[in-house]
Amino acid sequence: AGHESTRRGALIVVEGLDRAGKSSQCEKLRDYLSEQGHTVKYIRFPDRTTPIGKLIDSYLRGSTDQEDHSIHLLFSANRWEVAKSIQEDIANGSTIIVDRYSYSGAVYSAAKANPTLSLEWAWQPEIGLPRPDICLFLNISAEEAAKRGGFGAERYENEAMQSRVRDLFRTLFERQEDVSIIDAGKSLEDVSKEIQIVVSECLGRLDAIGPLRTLG
Ligand code: ADP
Ligand code: 2DT
Ligand code: MG
Repeated sequence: AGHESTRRGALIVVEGLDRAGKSSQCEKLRDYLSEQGHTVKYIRFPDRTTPIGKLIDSYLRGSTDQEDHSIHLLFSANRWEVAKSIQEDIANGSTIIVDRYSYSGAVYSAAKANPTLSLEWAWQPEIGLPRPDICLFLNISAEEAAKRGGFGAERYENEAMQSRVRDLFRTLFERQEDVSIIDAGKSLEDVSKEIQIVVSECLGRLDAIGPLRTLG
């Protein structure tokens, strides 16, 4: 007794446009999985608390400007700085729910239409990061999102940017495996139920998936 190896946790990513309901659903999923007896952590990107995160925060608030490629690499670095701790937590049995990840990273930067910042270029620094076991894309129309409140004051919170981001998410997710597209226009409860089903199915497949993989 006492020699069984710990069952690893899952890496669950929640993605989507502004006001798709990511943060609300991450919290609901955390509570649901905790009640089921899982050890759960909820993290978000950008993590604005680290030194790199503070630069990102200042950029998003519009207090500082940054060159497009440069800020892109800082967003990626903000994931790399916790990559090892994610791997360790998962190996030790924690399930991690992540509010935005590499997909937002690639898509928001590529949406700037900078001629030397393609979606392909933007994806490269993500290669080798922990790969989600499942990515839930909360899909919402511009009209439904607008009903949930106006745009905030941060960079990227405008109609032109959001519509390019929506198109690029679609392009990116056509090429990705392990993505589940969720209709996020339904009620909080209905969206939450659908997420619970997809996540439970993913947890059931963890043994078959094997160790945590890396993004390619
Ligand atoms: P995100 O993190 O994707 O920007 P939030 O979870 O912060 O989205 O939700 C944005 C706003 O929309 C909040 O006011 C939230 O209460 C509301 N909201 C979230 N999900 C729903 C839903 N399914 N139906 C109606 N309103 C929602
Ligand atoms: P929120 O903190 O409200 O989620 O907004 N973004 C995010 C990027 O441009 N690159 C990234 O790698 C990530 C994770 C999306 C954060 C804003 O930052 C954008 C919206
Ligand atoms: Mg949020």
